[in-house]
Amino acid sequence: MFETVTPPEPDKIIRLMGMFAADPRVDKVDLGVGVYRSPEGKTPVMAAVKAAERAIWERQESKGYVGLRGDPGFIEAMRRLILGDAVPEARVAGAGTPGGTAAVRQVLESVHRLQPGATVWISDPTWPNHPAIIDHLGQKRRSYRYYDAASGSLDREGMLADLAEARRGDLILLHGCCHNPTGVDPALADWRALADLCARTGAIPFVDMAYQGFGDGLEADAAGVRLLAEALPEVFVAASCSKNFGLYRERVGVVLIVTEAKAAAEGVLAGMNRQNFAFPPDHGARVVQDILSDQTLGDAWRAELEGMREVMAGNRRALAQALRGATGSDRFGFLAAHRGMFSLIGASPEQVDILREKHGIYLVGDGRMNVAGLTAAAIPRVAAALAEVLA
Ligand code: PLP
Ligand code: TYF
Repeated sequence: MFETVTPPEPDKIIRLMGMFAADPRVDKVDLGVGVYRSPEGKTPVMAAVKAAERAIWERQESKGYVGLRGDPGFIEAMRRLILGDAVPEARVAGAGTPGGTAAVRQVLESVHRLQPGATVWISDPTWPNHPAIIDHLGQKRRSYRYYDAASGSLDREGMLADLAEARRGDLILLHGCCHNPTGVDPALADWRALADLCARTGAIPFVDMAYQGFGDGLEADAAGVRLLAEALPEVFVAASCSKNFGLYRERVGVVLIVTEAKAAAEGVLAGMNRQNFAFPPDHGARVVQDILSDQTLGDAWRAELEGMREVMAGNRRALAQALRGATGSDRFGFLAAHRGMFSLIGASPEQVDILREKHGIYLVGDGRMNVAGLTAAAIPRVAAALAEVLA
């Protein structure tokens, strides 16, 4: 069956992981894949996660199936974490999924089945899996302007002008915070304008929340999605616990749908899970649920997450400052203004190749940098290389 098949293009971010692993240079710097790294360059298991896992190991007496939507306690904990008091529980349908990617997939596939004519609007640029999944499903998609490369900030007018063409029932895919790959988020006034636009056009927001807690803090990072949920009858959310709980390989995600038809929406989500993978993984979801429902574990998790956020913000400031010294200009000042793990550094694909081949500095081909991959030792070298190659 496979003799004549051309496999799909590999994911460029995953391919870069392989190239980095194969590079023998000891001073190589991984600023590619979106994984948090401590100042020591480690991606640790968070202390609250370890404690919750230990308790689960002691307590758990069965690995029997849970349910097609996973554990309702996990869904409720995630609803509170993301939506807070924005809407009552009776208006939020939910389902667990294997990671945030599957949450994105389940939302898109549900909408595709219910409204096959809907167009999905994605930011230019966005996470490559967004268009990949949309195309795989055979959905229509259009891009909206988002990033003003000249200023390193939001192209507010371009975004709203493009989205004004959205039709009733279209999905507008937004990053809840810490936009991947630009690091540029809408301000609260922009979220308000997006809510007004959705109310006017009948388009439905779909918020991909993969980095809550990595931007300005857990509550501040959820302000946009909460504003939409308060203002509109229907909002889709796909959330990931990969980054903020460090549970990457455990595959923990959730779909939340703000709707007046909770029972029907949950039926659709259960059916969608059944068709695609039946039961979502339980272990990581249980860890998250236990952390979020226990004061001591929750406090420890929030403190460690806050520390991770500060590391990334500190790396941004330190690199921006080192680049100020290396270039004698404020050309890279935007780095300190951006939020989360990523910024676009403004490098061409050829410059990305030079940074990798000559300097051992790994960025994604579009010039995306994961600032969490920086260390105190690497920052002067990265600044010097960027100043030289991007001169
Ligand atoms: N959405 C965005 C924008 C992401 O960057 C990611 C990656 O972390 C995800 C969703 C989902 O990741 P995962 O499937 O690992 O939870
Ligand atoms: O953008 C990133 O680096 C993360 C991790 O197919 C990731 O979101 C990368 C590629 C992929 C899934 C997750």
